Amino acid sequence: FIGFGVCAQLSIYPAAQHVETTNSIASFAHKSFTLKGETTWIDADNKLFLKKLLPLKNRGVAIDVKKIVTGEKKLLQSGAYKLIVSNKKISIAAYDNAGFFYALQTLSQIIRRNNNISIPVCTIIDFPNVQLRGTVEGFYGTPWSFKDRISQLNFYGKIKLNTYIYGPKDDPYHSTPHWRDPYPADKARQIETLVKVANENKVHFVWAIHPGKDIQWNKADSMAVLNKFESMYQLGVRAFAVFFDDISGIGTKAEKQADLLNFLQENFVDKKPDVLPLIMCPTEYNKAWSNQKPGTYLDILGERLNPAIHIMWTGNTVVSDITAEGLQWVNQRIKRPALVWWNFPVSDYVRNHLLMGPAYGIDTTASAWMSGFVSNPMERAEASKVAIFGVAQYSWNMHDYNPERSWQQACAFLMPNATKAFELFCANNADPGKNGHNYRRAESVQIKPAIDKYLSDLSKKDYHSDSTEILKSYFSEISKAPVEIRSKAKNKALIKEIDPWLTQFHLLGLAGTEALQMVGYYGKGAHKDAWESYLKLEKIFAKMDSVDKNNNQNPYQKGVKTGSLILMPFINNLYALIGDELSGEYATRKVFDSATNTLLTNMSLLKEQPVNVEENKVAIRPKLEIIALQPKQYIGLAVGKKRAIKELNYQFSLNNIVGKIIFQSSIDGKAWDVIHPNLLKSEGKLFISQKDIHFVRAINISENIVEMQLQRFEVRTE
Ligand code: LOG
Repeated sequence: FIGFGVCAQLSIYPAAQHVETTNSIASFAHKSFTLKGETTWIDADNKLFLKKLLPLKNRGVAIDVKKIVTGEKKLLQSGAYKLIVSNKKISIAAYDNAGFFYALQTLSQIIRRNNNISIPVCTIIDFPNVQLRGTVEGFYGTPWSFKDRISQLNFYGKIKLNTYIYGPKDDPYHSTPHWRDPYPADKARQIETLVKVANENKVHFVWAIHPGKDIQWNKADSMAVLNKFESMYQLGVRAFAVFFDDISGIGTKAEKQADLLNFLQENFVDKKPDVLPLIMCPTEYNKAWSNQKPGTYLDILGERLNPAIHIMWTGNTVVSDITAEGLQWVNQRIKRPALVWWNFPVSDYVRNHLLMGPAYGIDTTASAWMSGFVSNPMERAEASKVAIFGVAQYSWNMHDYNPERSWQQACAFLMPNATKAFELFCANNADPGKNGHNYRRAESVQIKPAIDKYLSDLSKKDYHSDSTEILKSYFSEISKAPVEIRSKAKNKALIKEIDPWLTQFHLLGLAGTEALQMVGYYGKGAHKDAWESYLKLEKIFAKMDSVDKNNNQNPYQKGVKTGSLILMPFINNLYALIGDELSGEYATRKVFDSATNTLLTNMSLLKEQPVNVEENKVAIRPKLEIIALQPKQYIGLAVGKKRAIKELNYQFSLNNIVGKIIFQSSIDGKAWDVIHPNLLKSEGKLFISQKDIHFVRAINISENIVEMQLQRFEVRTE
């Protein structure tokens, strides 16, 4: 048994609030069990679940059932339960069927089956700290598959999550163009099944609509939303959300949004006996993007929106830590506790990375300030479970939450037969790399001190650091981990998702091993051997390059990065160092001038946006959300002196750029000339005939704010 939960020998996850155990185990040899007490309120799914756990007969060991109706306030909420196991009987009291289901989940985690059924004698009193707990499938990119979602819902039941908000940006029936239309029959049937599986797992299936890109604030469109909800209700959906994130234009008006939600409250929710409170995602969904002036957007929502409706919030920025102070700030504006939309482990802005590290940066004193906590995950559903496991622990039992411990438990839960190898993989696939949200994660934490020691020794020309052996064995473990994971994992869907990263991780292990070898040779004066290692290392790099070029070729952030925060830079560092040392003797190293290719902008929100550099191309990374250019604000690129710009390829999602945006080029970044496009369209290619152009930009020449999306801005160079 692996120690989960408050009481180590009881393996309860999420950790239960109160656990009392003795050393004795109730052994129910060859016995049957029978239901006693108030059982009429227990639903059919729960009865079935119980039958699967214990052999139920007309007589036998009593399972005494009760409904909690009075007593402590924390037990008078959905999900609360008491489970008492003695030598003579099992007692289960629960506030509702969700609570009863969680009691059974806990029971299933502590039952030991050998020849007979034995259960530790214990008293468990348990309840959640946050009422809505789960995920929001709210990312850009390929939506989860039907299978992915079924697997998620079953997982949520096991870890006591109760909320799944369906809102994938790239489902055309969730957003523009088809939010007004009912789902085609096959998709409708799938949603029906998902709702069923969600119900079985006591998960609220919340269906979200994203109408703001083209909504007209009139009766017809209010009815269009209502009718779409009605069609989803027919499929079994009993919880709804309206999202207004990442839009521009008239759709963003707070009054209109509030009026629509209030209309749905009165004409839909209030008319149905069984629909849960509405949820809305505002347009100003984080502090950095919100108008801070009193009386503006968030205050209008706070005043006008029916108090029964939840308002979502991502924190101080789009991708952000969650703090009690941050929530207090927004709560007093929206006049209710925010429902947290945590943008972790979502990777739609860093698609070449996996975010598999601990779920940290979430305040364990914040439970009073939120009505719910949902995580926006990665497009890779199975891989997201590492972080989601953490979110489940955090939102159920916040004070007990420990990110690292929870992460280890997640690795053990998801990869029971290759836990250590999987931990090693996750520990080194955690940081998203440089990104426009400026959001970073710790990576390679455990090995970092040994790396630092090695590099510090190396800087003193000590080529035989006493860290060498630790690092050698670490890289050797890395090279072996993927085989271990692939051969022992039961979850094949997970392996399929992370497969290219596993391949890359194996190569990283080989590269690290070779790099250390190379330094060792050099230190001994064996320059010829060091040079051979150097060439071998280059061959491994070439393989890694090919994995990078042949997998995950999405148009946003292509490729497969692993160990990118600590391990790859370390290996590159050794490679460069020995390359320089040996350059006179053997050959010269190629230098890539990536530092001279930079983003040009006077917009503070864009300053961190990375630039991708290839041999003949430099590009600003596309941005998913709407950006607002003030008059005279610009975005552009500067390339190094060794390159000259020959072509600019752009795509802004903006109806018409005439009178708003012009393009300019420059030799020195000081004097700018207008580039005349053939046609003024929101996307196109501009050829640059002038020589020695090292700078181009798009600038707002109007007197108004221009809202647009930066889908493409790249230059071809010579
Ligand atoms: C989107 C979301 C996306 C996330 C991370 C919200 C409320 N909306 O910037 O769909 O997955 O950020 O890229 C968002 O977070 N926009």
